[in-house]
Amino acid sequence: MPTALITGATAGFGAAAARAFVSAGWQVIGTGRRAERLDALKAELGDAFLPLAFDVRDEAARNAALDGLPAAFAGIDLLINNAGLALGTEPAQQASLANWQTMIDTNISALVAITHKLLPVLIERKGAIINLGSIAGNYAYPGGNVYAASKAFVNHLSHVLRADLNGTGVRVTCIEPGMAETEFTVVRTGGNQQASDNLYAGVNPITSEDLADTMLWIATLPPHLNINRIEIMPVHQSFAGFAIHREGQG
Ligand code: NDP
Ligand code: 8X3
Repeated sequence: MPTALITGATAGFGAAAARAFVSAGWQVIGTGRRAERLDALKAELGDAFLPLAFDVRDEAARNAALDGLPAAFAGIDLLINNAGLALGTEPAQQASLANWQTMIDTNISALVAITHKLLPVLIERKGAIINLGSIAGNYAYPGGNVYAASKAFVNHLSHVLRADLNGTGVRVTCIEPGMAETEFTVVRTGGNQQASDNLYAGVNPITSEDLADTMLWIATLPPHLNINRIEIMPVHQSFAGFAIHREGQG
């Protein structure tokens, strides 16, 4: 039975992916800080699901959890680097440095550390990595600042990993979604459910299940195929132009 480790399985894409992969016959190790949510998934999914509660930014907890995997789950075939967050929508000049640091620590440093730790087993098993980048890493928008830059890092890390892993059989994909209704905007706005509801109203956004289906499709392609990157948006989300500031007009 193939085994996937999914970071951030307590909500959104990660929780949906845990359900989709277990339904498809995989074993899943699901991580996140909210242990009670992982326990609920365990109750729902049974022995095929291993809950592993830790903060991805906590080096000691992270290493203890990953070093202590039971033998039945230690042969990881797929790493889904999904845990991540945005904090704030303010312009850079008004943003909180602490928020920036949290996003860098979570979206970049922790992802890099987990990837580095699991590369040996992924190479041994000719496995795969799916990273959650974002359209925010490809297109600039006001208020994106460090969140968007952290996702640009993830998008490009995926390609340079491909370059280094060529010949190992390890596949690497970056999924770069647009607007998806999860807990993402509630977290980004400091717990403002109304702001989240307003953002997605009438948009028919991507769902967590849409993303989970995409992950499963990528993971189950024939082993000679690699999806390098896939950018997915709701039909109702598209592009605007460049903003232009004219001198003398405020
Ligand atoms: P959610 O907020 O619904 O889920 C985020 C997950 O990340 C949770 O399981 C959360 O677990 C986990 N997480 C966050 N911080 C930590 C931490 N310090 N330690 C451990 N786990 C952590 O968001 P999404 O499902 O939408 O987001 C998943 C990924 O997709 C993110 O990387 C996000 O940037 C990306 N993405 C999202 C888009 C969207 O519009 N929703 C679009 C493009 C990309 P817990 O809080 O329990 O620790
Ligand atoms: C999340 C997508 O457009 O809200 O990564 O930044 S967006």
